[in-house]
Amino acid sequence: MATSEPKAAEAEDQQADGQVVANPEQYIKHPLQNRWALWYFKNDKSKSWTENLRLISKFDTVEDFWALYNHIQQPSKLGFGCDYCLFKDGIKPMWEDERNKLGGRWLMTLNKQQRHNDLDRYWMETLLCLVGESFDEASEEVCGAVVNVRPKGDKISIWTSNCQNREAIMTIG
Ligand code: MGP
Repeated sequence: MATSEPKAAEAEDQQADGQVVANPEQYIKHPLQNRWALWYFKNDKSKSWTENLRLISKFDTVEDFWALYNHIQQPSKLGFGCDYCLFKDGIKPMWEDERNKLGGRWLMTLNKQQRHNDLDRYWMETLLCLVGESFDEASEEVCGAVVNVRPKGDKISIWTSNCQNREAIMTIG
């Protein structure tokens, strides 16, 4: 029996001369506006704060973002004292960085129950706001985001680059 199902996007197209041309949609990754770096912090008391901070990986496409996101533990599975930081490439996730030191942060504090109910979803939504440049022009002001897993309650923050830039900061908030 014939069906009228639409055909899925073809991986290859056959031209009139018989040549087969690959469909770019099938192999070109979708670029993000910025390259991002994901960092991991593990609280080892024998080391300094800076030594405990590790770069995991960088990405600049939608596909590489999801590959990394799906490969790592969700924040709710991390041990106490651990952090993830997602920052624009070139900005270190520390107060001392030139792009952070005149800035500030929007901070969301979560209660203990929210670790199981909300933390992972809020963090994923924060990541999508960053890589998707969701704040229009104010996205320029964004340096990165941090999730802190703490016994007293977890935190998610968005770090911005200039605390004087009120309009952009309010848009981001
Ligand atoms: P924290 O990890 O941001 O918060 O800072 P936590 O653990 O919830 O503690 P609280 O102080 O907010 O209650 C903990 C400590 O890590 C700070 O007091 C600093 O000693 C160190 N630290 C954190 N940050 C983000 C930095 C940083 O950017 N630079 C340096 N040098 N130390 C930092």
